[in-house]
Amino acid sequence: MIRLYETHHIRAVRELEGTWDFAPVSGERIKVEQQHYTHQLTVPGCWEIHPNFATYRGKGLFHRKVTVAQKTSLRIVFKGVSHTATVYWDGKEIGQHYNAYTSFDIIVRDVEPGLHELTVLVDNSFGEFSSLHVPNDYYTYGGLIRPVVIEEVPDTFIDRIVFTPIWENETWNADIRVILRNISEDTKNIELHGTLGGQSFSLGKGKLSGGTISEFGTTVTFPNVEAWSMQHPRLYELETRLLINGKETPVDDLIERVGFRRVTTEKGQLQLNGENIVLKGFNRHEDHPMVGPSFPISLMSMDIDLMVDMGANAVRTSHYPNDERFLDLCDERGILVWEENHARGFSLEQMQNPNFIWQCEQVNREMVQQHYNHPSIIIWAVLNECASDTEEGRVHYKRQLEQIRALDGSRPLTFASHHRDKERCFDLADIVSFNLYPGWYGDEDPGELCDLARGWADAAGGAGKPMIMSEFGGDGYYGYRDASRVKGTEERHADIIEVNLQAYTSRPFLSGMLIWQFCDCRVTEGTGWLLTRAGTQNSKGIVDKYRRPKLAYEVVKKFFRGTNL
Ligand code: ADA
Repeated sequence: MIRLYETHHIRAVRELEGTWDFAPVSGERIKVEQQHYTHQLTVPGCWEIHPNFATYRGKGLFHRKVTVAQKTSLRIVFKGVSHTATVYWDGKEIGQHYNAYTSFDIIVRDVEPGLHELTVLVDNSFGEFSSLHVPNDYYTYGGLIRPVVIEEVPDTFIDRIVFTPIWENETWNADIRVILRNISEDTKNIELHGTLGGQSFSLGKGKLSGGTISEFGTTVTFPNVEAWSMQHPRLYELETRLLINGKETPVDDLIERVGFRRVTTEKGQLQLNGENIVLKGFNRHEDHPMVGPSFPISLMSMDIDLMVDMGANAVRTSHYPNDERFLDLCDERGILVWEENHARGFSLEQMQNPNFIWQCEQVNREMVQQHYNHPSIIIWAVLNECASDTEEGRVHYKRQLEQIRALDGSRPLTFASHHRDKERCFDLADIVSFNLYPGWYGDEDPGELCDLARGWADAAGGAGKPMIMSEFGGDGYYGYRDASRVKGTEERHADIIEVNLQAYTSRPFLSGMLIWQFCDCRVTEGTGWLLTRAGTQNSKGIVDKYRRPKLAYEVVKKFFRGTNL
């Protein structure tokens, strides 16, 4: 399934899901042609779910045949390849991409009808090249982990839409930008039309030179639309159509599902549509033992159902941009999303990797451009628990926050810090966020620690900014119940969650609390945490890896459902 709604009525699109040929490969010079494929693996999917590759880290070739019915240009969209892809069309290299959690596309012009070969060299190995995918407290799987889509595009087509709702004079308006791509050599006269909620409007006309990308658009007033909110997540389909050289029949279209809402941070609080809100929710890794990171829609929906059952209203996509279909579901269900770039726990030395700057820049740009129109996303974040306590680290935080702000001035920005009173970057963000683990890594009282944290933030440039407890929790091994309530038992886990939620739900200065974590997740083996990551997993989930509730489930429910935050 590509999305939760149809994105095109005119452009022909199809998902290349199913079984692909697969072979593990090694070495620098990989022979793509006449490769002997030894296995069949599913796409979307990861190789770890095959018994031969449960712990395989390295390279693999995926291959399938693609039938093209008529001469056309193709746009091949890879929604997520983990973590490095080199793509071949009929044996010839056509593109590369790094990072598992954002999509990329490749254009193949003037494809002849007939049978063609699509091959992808996938690499999930760690090494100097990869600054973001490193051995970590979650797992970097291998494979085409999200859908692959093939689109037949005309010479000039709609690349993407940038929809920004604006509340002005008690009326909803929207700034609508449409990015067009002309892949031919000729200049085209273009005309763009849009419809939303039964209203039709022009989105501009003009010339588009050959080989260029250009932006058209305008601001439109929508007097009759309803706002998107948590209680009534009203969505609208924004349909755009492209006409070329004065002809009446559109050559291309793109539909985005949008919502009208505004997010603000005023008087030390976070607001949705002008009303103070408190995020009650979870940090969630896209991870499940049966599918790795390649969730079918049913499992995504189940995760949301469980969170809603506990009374949550928010989720943090720790620590990377999520599958857009999960975001589609959040749009539909009125779940608020903190989406963050891909970076967890980097020391200054790791941030000095020569590839770190461009790899982050790329993820930030792709994340914001690709997920811009989701009303559920209300916060962008960068660099979880990195070296924001150093001057050199601060340079990276500043650069990345500025980059995101330039791409999207409509959402508040934050980063999750564990540096307590040593934090140096709170002045750069709109919201201050703390990862503290009272009751687990230390014995502090959560309420006292939270009050102290407010003071640290105020003293370090965060005064007057909303504050979120972005991570707290402890391990609880599913099924390990014991009257001693020692660390690791489900009882102790529930106790830790209880005292933390007790403290945070009674502190009106907080704008959010996000439990670490929703579900247990697999971690990289052998990173020196053998004892603290028993079973090679992070066991702080409120549900275990199979989504079986631990004792803490009812505690969360009591606080999230019971409080009128
Ligand atoms: C950090 C980190 C998480 C996880 C957590 C833990 O705060 O952001 O990814 O590793 O600690 O379980 O200790």
